[in-house]
Amino acid sequence: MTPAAEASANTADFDAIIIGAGMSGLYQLLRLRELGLSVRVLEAGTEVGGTWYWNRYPGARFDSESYSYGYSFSKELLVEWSWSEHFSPQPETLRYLNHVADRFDLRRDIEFGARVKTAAWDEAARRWTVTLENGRRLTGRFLITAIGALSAPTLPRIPGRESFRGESHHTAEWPKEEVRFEGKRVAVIGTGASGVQTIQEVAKTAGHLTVFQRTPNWCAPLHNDKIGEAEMQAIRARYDEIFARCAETFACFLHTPDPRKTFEVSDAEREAVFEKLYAERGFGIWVGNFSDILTDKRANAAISDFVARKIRARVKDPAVAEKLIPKNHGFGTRRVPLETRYYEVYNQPNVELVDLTETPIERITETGIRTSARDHAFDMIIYATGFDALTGAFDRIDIRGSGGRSLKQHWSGGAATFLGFQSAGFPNLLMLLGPHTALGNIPRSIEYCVDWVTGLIGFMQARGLSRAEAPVTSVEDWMRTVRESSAGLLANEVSSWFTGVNTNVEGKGSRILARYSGSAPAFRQRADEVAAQGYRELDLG
Ligand code: NA7
Repeated sequence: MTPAAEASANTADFDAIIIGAGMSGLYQLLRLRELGLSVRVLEAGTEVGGTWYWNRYPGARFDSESYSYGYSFSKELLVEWSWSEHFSPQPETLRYLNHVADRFDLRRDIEFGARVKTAAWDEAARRWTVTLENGRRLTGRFLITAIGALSAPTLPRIPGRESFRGESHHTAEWPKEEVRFEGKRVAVIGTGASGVQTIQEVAKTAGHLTVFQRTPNWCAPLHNDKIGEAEMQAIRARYDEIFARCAETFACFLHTPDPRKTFEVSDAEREAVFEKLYAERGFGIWVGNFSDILTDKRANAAISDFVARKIRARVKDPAVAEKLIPKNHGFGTRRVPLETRYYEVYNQPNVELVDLTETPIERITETGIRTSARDHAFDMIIYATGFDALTGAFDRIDIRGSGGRSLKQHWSGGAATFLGFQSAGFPNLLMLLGPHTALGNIPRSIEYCVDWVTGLIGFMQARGLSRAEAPVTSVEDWMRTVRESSAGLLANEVSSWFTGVNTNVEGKGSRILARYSGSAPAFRQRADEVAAQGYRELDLG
């Protein structure tokens, strides 16, 4: 056979190729099957689960209430599944997603260990050609990315990292085999949501734990608890109400802002509201607080001062407490890690906090970490150093649209999308949780986005259309909305993945308009309008 004939004989063809078998990919597969499409899901891991497959670090769990996080599309699934905790631990969530895959017989269309290397649009054939790392090729009319918004882990750019001779793990690439900490000298670098969950768990058994903190975050109590069978029955009976509430709140959480402003109430009342929120489960203190805490500096200072007082009360050594209190950003302007006795960890004799603003890391050595002050010896280094968020997973695939245009290059100054679903110049590339989609309580957004994409494909199928592309004008229009909806947010003035900053990635050192920060209901209203008007803001052909 000629090389070309051989390539085509080895190429499997589908109506749709989905990249990723996490929460988005699984549900998208199910919905496209309902349309009668031939679908292949390509999954880099060896199991379903996505985020919950990769992030198996100790202490990993939801920060959204379990019963607001699961899929809502199937009454039967809701009836048969029991959550054992208000905030499900990772092993249970992974079991849940495996259960979903089995229950809906999804595995037969999923190829595991299939990491996508390239994807190229062929205008003449109106198809995407996808190449896997193992060299196999597949083609599909539609290419649907279900690759997650926080799925490209990044390691710190610290000299000598490769030279360390002990164990080292990134939280998002945690081994499947059990990792034990007893008697070990363990380092954790990073104090974001993953770092906080890891630290509070590792501190329980490690011989000695050293936390390397560059920027402290404002953390608030999770207040997790077990769910008994009777309570689960009561939750089941309320599912309609729970999902209806998620559908109307700003970010699809069960919590919604107090309509009052911080200084509309007396000092005593304000303190009482803060106390109540601090004592309640979940993200209420962040997204269910007074309506102006994320936009008004004085209001933000009030809640920041309240949480700072809590930290001082919980950490015995006043010098350590001060190090744990953020000084360069206010409460809620970065993702608030939810914690369980996190601050008390620093009262333990086996735990030490190293403030990298005072003594920066100079290098990683064969035996540990060298700061400007001294050498620390370790058996294990845990990198809780986060992700190349929002666009990183896209950048790691060589995606080429019309005329060979590279998506990575196209987005090099910041991504530009139409509702997060499409980017101009990339026909039939449909993104689930693409940049500038509403995120929030992510599964709620996933279900909406999958249904929207399914609606578009169904619409095209019914009319014999085979090509969809967002024109530049539609992208510009949506980006204007994204810009307007982010105006006035204090978070804009702070570096974090919210503003597209990751100092470990070349070219991602400065703040950009990285995400849509308007409300989820407004996002859905806009996307529903597009569908109701026959997708005329897309070029269909
Ligand atoms: P985050 O929130 O991005 O946190 C990463 C942490 O790692 C953060 O504390 C960083 O400090 C720290 N970091 C990163 N690079 C370095 C270097 N080079 N040196 C020292 N410290 C470093 O990631 P997570 O995984 O915790 O959470 C991501 C999201 O996943 C979370 O918001 C949830 O939605 C789920 P920095 O703050 O940059 O100074």
